[in-house]
Amino acid sequence: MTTIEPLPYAYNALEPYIDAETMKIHHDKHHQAYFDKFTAAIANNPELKNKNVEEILKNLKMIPTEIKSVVINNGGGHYHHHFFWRILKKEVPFKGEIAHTITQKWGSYEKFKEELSNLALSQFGSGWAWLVLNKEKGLELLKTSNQDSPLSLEKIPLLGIDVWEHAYYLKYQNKRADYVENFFKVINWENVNLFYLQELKKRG
Ligand code: MN3
Repeated sequence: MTTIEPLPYAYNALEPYIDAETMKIHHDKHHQAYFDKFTAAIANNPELKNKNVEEILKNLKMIPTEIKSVVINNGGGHYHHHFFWRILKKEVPFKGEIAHTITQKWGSYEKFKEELSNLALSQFGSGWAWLVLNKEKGLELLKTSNQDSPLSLEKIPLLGIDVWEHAYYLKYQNKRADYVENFFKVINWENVNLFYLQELKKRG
């Protein structure tokens, strides 16, 4: 079976904030498993096989009922992790158009960080906290359960904090707050800014 793209950096690139062992298991086992199950679920459906995962998550109506939940969970898991690896990099300064817009909307980086952290900490069980671009080209924060995707709510992810225990438990155990605090030290603001500008450009 096909394999997922390798991590775009070394497993230990985010140390000490996210440890190499967690990255290796998270990418090689968890992400790979989402991809394998997603691929298997759509294998006998020519219509879905010809779409990319983003198109499918943006239009859940196209998924037949009998494979709907497996495609949402594993297609979401695949798409979110492919995205997640690209928004991580150690100690990138908060700058660019995205920083400007965030500061305008939330008043300060600290206030933005506080609100996004609160969403990540208040997600009951597995899920994600997101910064997204909405239909009106505005920024907003939201959380989703499991691998439910902002794409299915007509929102484009720009930044996401994975708060599944597999993302932090080896190093942080039950201390989700410490993981979330350190997550802010590994946000690749260059790529978040790039994704923001690309999406704005796409919409003209
Ligand atoms: Mn994960």
